[in-house]
Amino acid sequence: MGQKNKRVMVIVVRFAITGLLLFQLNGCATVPPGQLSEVTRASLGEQNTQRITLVASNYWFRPERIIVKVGVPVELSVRKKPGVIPHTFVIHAPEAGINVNVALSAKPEVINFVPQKVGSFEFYCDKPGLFESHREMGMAGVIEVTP
Ligand SMILES: [Cu+2]
Repeated sequence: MGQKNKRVMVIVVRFAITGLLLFQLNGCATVPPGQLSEVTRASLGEQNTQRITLVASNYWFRPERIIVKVGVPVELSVRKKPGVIPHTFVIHAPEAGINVNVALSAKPEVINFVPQKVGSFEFYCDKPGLFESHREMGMAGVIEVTP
């Protein structure tokens, strides 16, 4: 192999490695369905209240996973980004003392409850959507109640 060809080969290999690295980085940035991207532990406010702020939009909730302590009051503030598509916030976990179903707007909705059972409980938007429900499109997350 001539000196010139060798140099070309080196450049090609470098490009390939860079491309591979970029691809892998992108792969990490994109969250496959069913995996949670953002986790937030509730912060303890005055009067021993666990405070959490959630934002919804088309078609996600941030954070997607919230961690709270069992038996400690939770104050959840949920709003949606401005837009015409309606969204809701639902947690149906009566076994844990959590039963929420609110329509969301740009003005934060404040939801209070005391989680009564350790476990993972899903929250989601219950709007049906055109082909898939909002829940299926990614408007779902988990509230994790820890001991
Ligand atoms: Cu929705």
